[in-house]
Amino acid sequence: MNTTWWEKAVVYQIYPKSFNDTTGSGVGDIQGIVEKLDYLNKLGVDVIWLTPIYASPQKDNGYDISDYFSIHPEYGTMDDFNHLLGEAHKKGIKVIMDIVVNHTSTEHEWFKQAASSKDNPYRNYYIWKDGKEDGSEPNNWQSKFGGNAWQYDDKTGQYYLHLFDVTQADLNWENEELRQKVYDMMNFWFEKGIDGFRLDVINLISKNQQFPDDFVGDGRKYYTDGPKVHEYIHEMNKEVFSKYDSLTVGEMSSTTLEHCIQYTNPEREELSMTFNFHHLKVDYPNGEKWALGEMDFFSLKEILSNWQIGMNTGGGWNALFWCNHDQPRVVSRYGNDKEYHKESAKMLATVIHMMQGTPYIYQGEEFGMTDPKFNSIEEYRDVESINMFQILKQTGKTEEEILEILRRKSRDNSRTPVQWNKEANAGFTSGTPWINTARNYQEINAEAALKDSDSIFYHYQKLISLRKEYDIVTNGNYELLLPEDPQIFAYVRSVGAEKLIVINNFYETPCKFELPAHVDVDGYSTSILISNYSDSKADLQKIELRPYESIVFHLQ
Ligand code: TEU
Repeated sequence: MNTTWWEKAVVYQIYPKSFNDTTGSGVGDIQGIVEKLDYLNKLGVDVIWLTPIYASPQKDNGYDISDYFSIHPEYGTMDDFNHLLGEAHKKGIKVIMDIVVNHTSTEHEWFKQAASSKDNPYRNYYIWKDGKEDGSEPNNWQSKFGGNAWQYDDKTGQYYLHLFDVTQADLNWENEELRQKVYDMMNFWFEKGIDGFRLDVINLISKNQQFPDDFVGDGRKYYTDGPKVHEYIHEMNKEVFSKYDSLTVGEMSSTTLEHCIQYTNPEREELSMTFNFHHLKVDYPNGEKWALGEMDFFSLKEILSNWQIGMNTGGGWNALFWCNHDQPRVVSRYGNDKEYHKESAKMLATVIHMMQGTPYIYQGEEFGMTDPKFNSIEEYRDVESINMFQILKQTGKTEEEILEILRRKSRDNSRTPVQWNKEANAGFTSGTPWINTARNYQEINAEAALKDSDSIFYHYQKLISLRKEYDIVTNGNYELLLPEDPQIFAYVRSVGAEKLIVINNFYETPCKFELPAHVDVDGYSTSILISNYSDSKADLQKIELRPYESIVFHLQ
């Protein structure tokens, strides 16, 4: 099989604001990343992805870019960035940047120009519309952060579209000049030597040009995987990505398997791989994020399996992940962050890392960071959480009910400072951190994990090295076993006469695993590649799985 480098790579996501502060400002910085490169090398990751570090008013922590060509001063300078790039490359670590081109900050020069008059040459870089006859918004599309997605501009008497915060104005991709400016900017970063991009909400860039009202939803069907999205991404590939040996990962909001096959099948020349979020909505009751519900385990298995099989047959490529800066911590969410912290964190890691695709680890996940369980609204920083607090209040919920929702759903759950050690502020800063540190940092931290040979950290390290050592992890076929089992997530990867059998108990209750009769294991020699209990038995026929037990068998 002809493997490209990123098919065997593991990516580590850094949220610089919360990673490591070297100046005492309370905000992480680029030099803080340089300091931790040896740590990342020890873990064994191949690539780091930095969430946006460009100049930004930080209304959405950098996803509101005001200048694509400069570094946000709190993080350092362009020299610091060049230094990081050089140091990372010296240590064999590639660097991918996060690029946001669905929208810019309203502080971006393009927007300032565009908003200055209706006939400004930059007007058409954004999406401006007249109100309806009664002066109300052009349509009823909703912002992802709550409220209507249009903002009225007094000066020019029109509305502009913002699918996210009111300070994040959507760019007009119909405009060829804008598209060319974006490609030039992307080439600038590649010429500096970066190794790829994570493309923020890239499947939202093409809007239905009729801008119709949506009488049954929030408008997303008129811009998600929109009419010209594949055309634009293909053009981007021709103008930019095809010139470099790059990793490009598209963040796809509410997408479909069919579209993701198209985005990533190499013949179409679009992207290397995509993130989708369906497996992270199985605890949304009736699809509602801001409500509490239990995880639907059958859906979880079905979704992950459909994407494994579908992307493989369609010639696409998956990005594999549980955590990022927008999601609660997986060990608190689908695992057990109390009695079975270690066991469940390791089990969850195994489930994803033995699948086909490119795994992503989000900072702190590798030693089991948990949700911080904040007690008051004052502890929250995220614009979405603060908006939702107000919106949920208007629905009549009590403050305590809303706080419980935020404790489980807020994006700030993953944005607390990385817990490096048990010193003040978890060793993240000598100043006051921009967001509170989770209170459990004295027990859960990187230093403690490095000292404990049985830690979650070393489990991740081993999973990463198994991907390098066993090609079957990259290219094996996938089959889900026991789809009806209410607590076991088991699957087989196979290639020729070699198999991996991956067995996971997703719950605290012990249970029995029985190998389905059709899985042929006669005449194979069986060994255990990795497990989360030190004394798992290599007998596939009869397994009593302990709480959250996870075992990977290798058969050849
Ligand atoms: O997120 C896009 C996105 O749709 C979500 O994951 C978002 O966090 C969710 O809808 C809110 O409920 C990306 C970035 O990852 C996120 O941090 C940015 O805020 C957003 O785009 C806008 O740039």
